[in-house]
Amino acid sequence: MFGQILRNVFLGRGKKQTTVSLDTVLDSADDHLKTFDMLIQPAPQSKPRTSFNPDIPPSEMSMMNLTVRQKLKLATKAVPLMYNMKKGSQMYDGKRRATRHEATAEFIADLEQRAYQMGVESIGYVKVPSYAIFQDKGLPCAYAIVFTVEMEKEPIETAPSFECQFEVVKGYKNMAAISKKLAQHLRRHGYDAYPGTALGGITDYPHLAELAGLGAIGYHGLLIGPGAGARVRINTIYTNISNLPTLEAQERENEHLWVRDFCAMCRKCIRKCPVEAIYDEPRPRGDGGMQTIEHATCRDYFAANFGCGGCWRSAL
Ligand code: B12
Ligand code: SF4
Repeated sequence: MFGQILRNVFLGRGKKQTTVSLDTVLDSADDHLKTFDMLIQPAPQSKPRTSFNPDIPPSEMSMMNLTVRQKLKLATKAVPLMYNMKKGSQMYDGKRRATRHEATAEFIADLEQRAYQMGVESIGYVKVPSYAIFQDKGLPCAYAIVFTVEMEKEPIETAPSFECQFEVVKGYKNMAAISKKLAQHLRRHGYDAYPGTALGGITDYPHLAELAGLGAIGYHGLLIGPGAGARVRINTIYTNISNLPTLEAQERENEHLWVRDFCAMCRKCIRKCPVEAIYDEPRPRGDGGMQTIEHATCRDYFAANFGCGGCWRSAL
């Protein structure tokens, strides 16, 4: 049973595998969007969420070859992760009607304090541009609270490894619990709030985090922030609060964009990637965004090597 969950949830479908793929699991988590009469639609140029299905047989997937001890260890984080993701997705019921749509500065300060107490590393706000909504998805609310959680340096330094993968799953578990709790808090105060899915998601998280001013996207495509660098995971809460302190509302610029110039000189992540999946420099995608990695090359190595993460190590 647990092997099945692991396979479905963390692996994707290999060539000969007959079980449902991670893409299917994540798409079904987005099915709740169908319960809404109206959703904010993606832009015509929006990209689909990239597939997690690798092109390697299940026998080569690292998660299929875990020891019993590793499986049990992973279960301590994977089970609460699945529980919180399910609870979070049930909050998308299409029936909610907000009674408030503006928040005081005190309310936002209190929200942030709660978030930091739960383990959030950084938090910011953005009006979601329609091109950041993945193709075939839709948004129940126009605004996003974007937050990061840090992953511990020691296990990440061992990437790719089981220890690193465990830390990744722990990060996902923390994010799923935090986004659900903060969304419940917002709802108790009359606002609309929908926790972003920890695994997967309906919007491009690094892009939203950059727009929220939490950091800048590096040459490896990952958000690099002033605290833990790229060693963070990102999640969102979609809300109807229309006066959030976005960078735009504060008439501020993202002060981290110098990172891009630094990346152009550094290129350590490009050299560190074991399969040369990171492009020499980001390639314009034709929609204002940039593509930084060869998805399929990264994904196959990722599936065979505990979700890799080697590109984090360039910045440690
Ligand atoms: C599918 C997926 C994957 C797939 C495909 C990757 C991809 N980018 O498509 C695979 C399995 C390969 C993968 C691998 C990894 N992933 Co991943 N992945 C996702 C997921 C679920 C969707 C991404 C997606 O489909 N994007 C759409 C495609 C078309 O966009 P893209 O062009 O590739 O995306 C980039 C551009 O838009 C670019 N960009 C946009 N504007 C600009 C402008 C400039 C100037 C530049 C330079 C770039 C840039 O930044 C985007 C993000 O990389 C996101 C979660 C989410 N909802 O965002 C996590 C996510 C991006 N992954 C994450 C991580 C950490 C990883 C791994 C390290 C694995 C791991 N163990 O955690 C590797 C790193 C690989 C890499 N260097 O990108 C984190 C990133 C955290 C961070 N610090 O930014 C996310 C946000 C998950 C999370 N909730 O934290 N991932
Ligand atoms: S996760 Fe691994 S394979 Fe993918 S880009 Fe980073 S270093 Fe390369």
